[in-house]
Amino acid sequence: MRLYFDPRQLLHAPAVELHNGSFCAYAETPQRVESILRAIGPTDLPGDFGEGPILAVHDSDYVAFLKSAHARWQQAGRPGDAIPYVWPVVHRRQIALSRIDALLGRYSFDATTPIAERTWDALYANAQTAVAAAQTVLDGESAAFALCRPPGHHCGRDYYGGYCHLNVAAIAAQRARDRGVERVAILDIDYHHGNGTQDIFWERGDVFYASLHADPASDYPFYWGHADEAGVGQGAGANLNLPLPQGTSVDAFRAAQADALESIARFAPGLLVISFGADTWEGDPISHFKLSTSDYALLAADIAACGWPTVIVMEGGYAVDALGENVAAFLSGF
Ligand code: OKP
Ligand code: ZN
Repeated sequence: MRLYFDPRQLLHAPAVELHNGSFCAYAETPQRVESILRAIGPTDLPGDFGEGPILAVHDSDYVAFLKSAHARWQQAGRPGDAIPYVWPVVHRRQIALSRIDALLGRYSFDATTPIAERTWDALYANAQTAVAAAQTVLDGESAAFALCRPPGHHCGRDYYGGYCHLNVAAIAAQRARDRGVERVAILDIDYHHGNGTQDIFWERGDVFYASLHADPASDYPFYWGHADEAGVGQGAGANLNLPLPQGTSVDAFRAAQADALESIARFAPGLLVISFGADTWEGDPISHFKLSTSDYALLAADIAACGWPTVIVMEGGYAVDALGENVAAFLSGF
């Protein structure tokens, strides 16, 4: 299987995050990548596909904001990473927003996702990694892995949050659409619901989104991910949420995944994108499922047996020492 990664993705390195009321070490650390690289071996650099694939998913004003946010933060005299503290939720007038704090609140939905000095360079490379894996599968490989970092499934067309700024799975899926694949499915098996991916394709019937995740009644991102969210308009019926309780282990997870695969099979995709998070592992520090390392090979084999050309995009997984083995186990199933 072809594996893609660009070392510039490590340039996004926020120092701290706001976690349960205090600042702690950032969980989505560059060391996650080092663990994965140790376990999967050498990777290929992606080519440079330009900004086109990014702008096919994200609004241009949002991309312009991401590029300039940290410089504006510095111009305002601020130290460290850019972090929002105000949001236009109530009576959201958005006239001539220019103050960096106003912009941060306009384009984010949480305060856990800093923008650091080199964040844009990392995000650009991250998107290229996703496109390279998609392109390899479009060119005829049965599967490819994009070692994306930071993750992407929490960010939407014009908003970031949940450690995510560019939606790499959506960028891969849209690339396939733009290269002639009529129906693309996304299977999201990260511990958290991929609210951004759901939002991006909410009104579209050409991209099916199916997600297994911790019930939003108990877990982040709280405001999305319930079972009755099915899409609207052209997208009605093309969104499937399968929330699972904390403590879920492989039997229930595998059964839910089989349900998702059955729905995807009815949709008959020409290509599958997997948003793969290893934060479903039993030892993950911020999550509460009970999958073991060997379970990932089983789950992957169930997906591979469906026979769809498959792009695997890395999302979460925060038990850094075990992360590499968990990813390698998943890839071995293909
Ligand atoms: C990103 B991905 C804060 C806990 C929640 C955001 C979690 C983002 C997970 N106390 N922080 O889905 O793995
Ligand atoms: Zn997650």
